[in-house]
Amino acid sequence: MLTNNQNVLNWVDEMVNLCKPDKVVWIDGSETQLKLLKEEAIKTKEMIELSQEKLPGCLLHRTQPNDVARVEDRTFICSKSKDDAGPTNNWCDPKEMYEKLTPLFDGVMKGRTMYIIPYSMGPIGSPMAKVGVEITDSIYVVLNMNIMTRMGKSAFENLDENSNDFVRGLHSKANVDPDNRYIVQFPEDNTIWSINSAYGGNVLLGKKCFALRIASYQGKNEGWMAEHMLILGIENPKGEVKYVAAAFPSACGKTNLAMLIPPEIYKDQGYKVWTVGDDIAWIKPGEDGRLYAINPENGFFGVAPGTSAKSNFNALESTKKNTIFTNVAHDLENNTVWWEGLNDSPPENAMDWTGKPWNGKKSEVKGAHPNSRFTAPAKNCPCISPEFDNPQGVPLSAIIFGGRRAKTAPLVYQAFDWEHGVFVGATMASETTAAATGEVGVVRRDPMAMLPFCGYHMGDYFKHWLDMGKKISDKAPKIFNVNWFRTDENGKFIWPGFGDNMRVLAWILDRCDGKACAVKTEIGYEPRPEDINTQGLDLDSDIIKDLLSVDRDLWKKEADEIEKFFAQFGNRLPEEMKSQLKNLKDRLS
Ligand code: GTP
Ligand code: SPV
Ligand code: MN
Repeated sequence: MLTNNQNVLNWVDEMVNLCKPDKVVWIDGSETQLKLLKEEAIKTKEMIELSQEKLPGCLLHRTQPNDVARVEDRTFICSKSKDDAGPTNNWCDPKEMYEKLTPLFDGVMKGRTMYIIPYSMGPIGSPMAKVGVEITDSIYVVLNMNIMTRMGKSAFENLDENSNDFVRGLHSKANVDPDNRYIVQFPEDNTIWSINSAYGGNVLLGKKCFALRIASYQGKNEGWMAEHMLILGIENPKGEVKYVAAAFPSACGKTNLAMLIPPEIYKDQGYKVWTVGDDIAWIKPGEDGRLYAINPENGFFGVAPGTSAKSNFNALESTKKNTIFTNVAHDLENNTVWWEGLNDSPPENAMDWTGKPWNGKKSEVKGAHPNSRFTAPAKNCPCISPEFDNPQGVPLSAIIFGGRRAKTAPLVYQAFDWEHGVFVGATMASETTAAATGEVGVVRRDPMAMLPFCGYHMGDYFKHWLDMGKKISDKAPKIFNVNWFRTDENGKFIWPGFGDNMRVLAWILDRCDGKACAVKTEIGYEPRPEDINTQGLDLDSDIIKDLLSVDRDLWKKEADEIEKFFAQFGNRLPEEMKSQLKNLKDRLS
């Protein structure tokens, strides 16, 4: 036992009685313990040890083919009142849900070991950090939580002896039965129950379940925000660093933007980019009235396909040691890993992500699953921010929203003010990706990239954003929208993206400084084509003009779609959002 906190001990007792494991192991986070667990996972073939010469400390894991992504249709917010979960979440009465899941958990760990993982979301000792305890029967989960969180005995330093302020996470892979898979949040009980999955966001309970779904609910009650946002610092040639946070839906470029390498023309001048976080931000007003953000995580659970030395050097570097790869191809010759987009020489003697023999030169099927991932320690990242562990967080100058839109959304625009910015975030839409099961490539509304992650009524969530803006008033970060994914008539991306997104960030920061020019359009302030630095890019100014164009007819349709989307929130939709929609329509007509 690693704590005297009676609330923790009582809950663990209860869960032991429910799950009936053969053995109970408290995870203290020590090297010795982790080493033994790794060895055991390798012995049982749960994990494959990769070449310790080429990839020291790295492991490969394959999940069941039916268990490769978040399952939004099996994810529930169980608040007492259905209305508090709102129309965008699956809901079930908590009592009913506990009654349904209790028999599934009853005796589920017979013949297995139960691991009890204390962890901190946020730097230990940070006033913004919070404690969780995850109970699981999966070593894969323990080893991933070790990378993704501050895990072990020290996490309890943040929990007073009598405190009840910790999130209770219960997970069992059970027999990975998709028909009995449930990812359930009980926000009013600080509790998460997850069963019958062994994949990422479904089972690393500190991540989406706690740090977004439960934390968004806590934030609403406690006056802060939990957001699906990367955090990055941009250092100018004078050595001043400005921080921005950006919300893009899953697999829409957060990790990439967070680790961006500036193009030569910026590097030569002395610009640098520092990564604070790539997926989640906890944001709170500081004493000076500005918004401060911490990254509650300690590692990256990044999309592997498309990650290369060219597209994201820093992410790739982060995966060179002490990393867990999930559902990528296994290069048998080198005992290393491979995925689509890593390079142009797929291995011939390999196994695909399902464990079948695979010849990358000949095979028609993909070697890695499109949602295959790496779990890499943040400390491995060559551009990790010196402020990564700062318990106070970093002050935000700008907040950016974005998504995948083949048409409609221009490359970048700035909201008129905070309230309009909340409207821009609330009406975000994006084409769906492989990060969740379901159809890929259909446009769906995804407010603030939080549709799958908001732990309460989305209308109240908009209200919370508006309230936060009132608290910080003139110190509020400026709000922007970006779209790297506009396509031409052949379906090809027009904007080069990746490192060149720095050119857009530069305009954004200049706007925050009151330096850059902009024109007022129907949807917000936009740069003129000449305000985006295209030096060294092979793009003529017509293309930039096109990327920035606002198609009125498309936007009129967009406004109608927004109206339909808003209708479901009924009287919980803040008046401000209605008037913002009316203003947009007026500007377009
Ligand atoms: P989650 O971890 O699921 O939340 O994803 P994410 O938002 O961190 O997305 P990530 O950065 O992993 O990028 C997902 C996919 O988008 C990858 O295939 C990238 O190669 C691609 N991508 C990222 N940035 C850009 C860009 O600027 N332009 C284009 N065309 N593709 C991009
Ligand atoms: C996402 O889907 O937004 C992810 C991956 O970051 S997961 O942890 O599976 O949610
Ligand atoms: Mn994510």
